[in-house]
Amino acid sequence: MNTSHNNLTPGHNACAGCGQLSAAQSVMRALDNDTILVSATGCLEVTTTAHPQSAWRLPWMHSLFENSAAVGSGIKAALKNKKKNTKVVIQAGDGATYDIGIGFLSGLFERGDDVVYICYDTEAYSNTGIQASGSTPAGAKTTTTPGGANEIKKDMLAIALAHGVKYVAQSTAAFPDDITAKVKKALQVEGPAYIQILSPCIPGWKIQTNEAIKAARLAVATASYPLLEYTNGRLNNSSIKDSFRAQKVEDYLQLQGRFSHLSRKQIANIQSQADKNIKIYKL
Ligand SMILES: Cc1ncc(C[n+]2csc(CCOP(=O)(O)OP(=O)(O)O)c2C)c(N)n1
Repeated sequence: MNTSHNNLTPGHNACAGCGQLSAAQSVMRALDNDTILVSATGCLEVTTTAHPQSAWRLPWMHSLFENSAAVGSGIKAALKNKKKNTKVVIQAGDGATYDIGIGFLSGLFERGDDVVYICYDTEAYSNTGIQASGSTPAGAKTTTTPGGANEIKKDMLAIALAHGVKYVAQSTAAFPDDITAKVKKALQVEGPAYIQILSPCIPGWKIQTNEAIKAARLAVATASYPLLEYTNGRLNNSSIKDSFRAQKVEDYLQLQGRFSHLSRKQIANIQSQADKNIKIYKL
């Protein structure tokens, strides 16, 4: 199988420095050409498929915003019927995953369909102008939370694990090899696998075009968004080990304009959430 070429070519029109496109390149490096991709509506789809051009070198199907999981399941069922082992990889943003497509995703998990589901987590509905999603972290300014979001970020990993999904993982755009390795493992699993990747959004996070990777690295260094891997329901890989010394969360928040309004008390609350992460995800 040919994995040497670039399955997502540079000819797309995402923002310069987009974290999601960089993460998607790392996902693509794990795939050979016996793969069908399904993309929900969102930035990845819009920026890579402006008619009559396409940046994809693999068969690629656009679903509705909400039903990428059902479309992926349908393709897999048809392939099974034809006795083909072609892999199906679904890609969707956090709005499509955490909110609008969550019912379809739950159905996919429940049926145990053999597909890999990737959520590119920009922590907002980026494509339509940065509205808050179920993934937006507390305190973050979006166009629908101009004073900062109140809610706690929904725990999608726990939701996937509660469905008995055998491979559940988390990464960030700053760790390309980690992403590629996780996608390869997910493809080995029989049944559904869920991977979410923190993908800094230049306009949404109000960062400079050269800061997406820095932000995604700080997310891990501050224990805000650790690298995690659960196999058969057990945490078997984590960036939080005995030797881990967390950087203070303020370093991560300060970089991003979406957090520029926070008070000392709010920063302390966000720090305590990161401290909790260190306890929960320590291996
Ligand atoms: C049912 C439905 N509701 C709303 C929209 C409008 N819409 C298109 S893309 C988008 C935002 C996508 O956000 P997300 O899934 O987080 O992906 P991102 O753009 O952040 O990568 C929205 C709201 C739509 N196409 N269909």
